Amino acid sequence: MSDFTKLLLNKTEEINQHIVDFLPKEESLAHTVFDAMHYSVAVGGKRLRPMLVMETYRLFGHKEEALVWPFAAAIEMIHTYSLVHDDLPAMDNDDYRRGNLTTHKKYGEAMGILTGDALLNLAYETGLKACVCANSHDEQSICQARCVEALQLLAMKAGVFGMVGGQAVDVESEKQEDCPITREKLDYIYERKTGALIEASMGMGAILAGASSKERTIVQQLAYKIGLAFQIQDDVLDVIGDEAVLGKPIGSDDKNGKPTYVTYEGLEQAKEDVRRLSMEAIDLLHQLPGNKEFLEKLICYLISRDK
Ligand code: GRG
Repeated sequence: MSDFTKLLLNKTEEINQHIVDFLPKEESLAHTVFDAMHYSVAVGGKRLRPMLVMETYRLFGHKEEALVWPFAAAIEMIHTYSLVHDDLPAMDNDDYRRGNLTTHKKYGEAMGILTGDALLNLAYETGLKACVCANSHDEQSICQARCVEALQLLAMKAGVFGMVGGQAVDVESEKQEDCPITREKLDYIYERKTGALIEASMGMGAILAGASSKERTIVQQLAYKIGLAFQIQDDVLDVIGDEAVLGKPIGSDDKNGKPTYVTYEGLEQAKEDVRRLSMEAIDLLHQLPGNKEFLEKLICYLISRDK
């Protein structure tokens, strides 16, 4: 195992611990939805988004990580809710996610919907608590302003101007068999459905670290490229991935007659574009301060990821 892989595993484990700490333990009558929330979050995942929150924050050299963890946990809760809802019968109707039964397959459809709703709300509850705690901090007003701004970005990128908007266009396009997704629409969907949460992750890290507006613009451009490369790689893996490694069936886009980046550009061009976008992201990363070694390796890992 390479040093990078060991570090990645350690960091993923650290993130897992923190996320679990923010999940409520409840033995009340509502215990099934609490169980389902734990199940949905605990069944694995690369934890890319919380990792991007933390690593972007760390770039700027700050040490007050206790302030940032709630936001790292919140973005994974939102990501998990989106997967739980995306797997529902009304959406993709998938039985397996990350190699395990999807939440609605294990707990029933109504509980699947409620689990997603609960995770989405808990994300904002978690972020808001951090904003309130920041009140008692020495530099309270600066700190609180950053927390509020980070939460605003999260809400915007997760909502109708971001992920939900992208998903809505995607769902609607699938139903219009006579009017397949155009390339322009595909870009719109990718920027929002996948890119928005990645931009929120890195953006929140930069905001909480007090990055300058010039640095934040670079972070935004860099996150945009990572988001696009990440989604194109997802399309590539849907063609050439290994089902056992991915933990879900491959070829689903083709089977559903759904055009993807690979449909428009072909497999080889898609792979090349993942590589080019990732290199451009690394160039932008080098315009930022701090130790960039881990983030650079993480971007390279994402190009060659097999799950
Ligand atoms: C239901 C509002 C709503 C939105 C759903 C996230 C999403 C939008 C749909 C899931 C399907 C999909 C292919 C989304 C694109 C983003 C993506 C590649 C998600 C998978 O993220 P990973 O690979 O998953 O980070 P893990 O399992 O590692 O957490």
